[in-house]
Amino acid sequence: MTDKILFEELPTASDQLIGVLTLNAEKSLNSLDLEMIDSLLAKLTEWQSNNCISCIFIQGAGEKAFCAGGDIRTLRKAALTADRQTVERFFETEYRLDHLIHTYQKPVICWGNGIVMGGGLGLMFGADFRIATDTTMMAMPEITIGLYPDVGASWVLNKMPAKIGLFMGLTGCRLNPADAKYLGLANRFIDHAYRENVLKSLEQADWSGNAYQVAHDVIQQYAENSAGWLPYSKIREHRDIINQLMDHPFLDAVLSGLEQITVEDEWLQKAAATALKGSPLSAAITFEQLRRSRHYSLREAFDSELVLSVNCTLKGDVAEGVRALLIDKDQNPQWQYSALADISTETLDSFFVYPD
Ligand code: QUE
Repeated sequence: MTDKILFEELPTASDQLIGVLTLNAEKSLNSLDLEMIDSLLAKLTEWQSNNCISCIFIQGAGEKAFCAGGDIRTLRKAALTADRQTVERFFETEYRLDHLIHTYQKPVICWGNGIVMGGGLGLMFGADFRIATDTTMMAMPEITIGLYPDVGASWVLNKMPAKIGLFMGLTGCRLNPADAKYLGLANRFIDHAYRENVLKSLEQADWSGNAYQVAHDVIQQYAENSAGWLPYSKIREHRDIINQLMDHPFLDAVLSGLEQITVEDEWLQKAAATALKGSPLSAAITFEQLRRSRHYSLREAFDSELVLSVNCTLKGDVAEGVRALLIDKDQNPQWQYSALADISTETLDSFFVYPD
């Protein structure tokens, strides 16, 4: 166990307990390393079979982020030393944790305050109560680091209407709380200032009845008090354009469309620029994975992502993407393939097969 994850068992008025998990690595925006993932998985497994625990509450320390993603610095080091075991262990355990949250037998509340990206969304996707706050900023920005939307995104993004999931994956676009609610990534909006009161109300509740009903009633009360303030959803505003841009059988046409955007909207232009600056290999993998996984079960989605993520890290663009973004910060990645046309079908297909 590590103090990068804080565990609390809050006593309730009805002698049941609330299990509180706090990601406690504020300096790295609570991004998840293997040690943190291991201890989250162990605690959630223990709490699932502990009859005293009636509800789980997951949050991030500090005001800035719930969780900015995975420990990509360590993944880069593992890639540079061809340390396959570390790479496999990281993704295997992370996806097992995400899957456990999806299938958890008790209500899970996820407090998605501030930055919620990549692996942070992976924790949130499966929670029953996915709270967006006034500072929530969600994104799947993996294309920037040579990865692709993983952590169950193959399953989640494919369920979005109008190919918005593909747009999210290719552009890493930033979602505000209204976008998050519009897309169902969040299902409640609560002002962050209410966080402590929500926890207090959970402690004071009577948990002798149905736990989902009790959690629902507490959350609902704060959601109603917060309902007054929500920004405009950029996704909703641009839904038709997004659909037009994404609705092509080949990725080339999608990217050409993004190159030619004439709409004068900063958000849309930034999204397009991110897609065009991102790894072409990641774009190709994102497009192909969303096509292949369209009818996958949640289990199949995670299994296929494990293959892809290990390959992207060991032989894809991850090491270079992380270098350019977080290590040298030159924002000038030299991708293995500078254009889609340079990626053969054989090369792309090889990323979907487990390495020998
Ligand atoms: C894509 C990602 C991540 C990212 C940026 C991307 C990611 C991640 C971080 C991150 C940010 C700040 C930190 C840190 C990590 O950024 O997964 O340690 O201090 O963890 O474009 O997938």
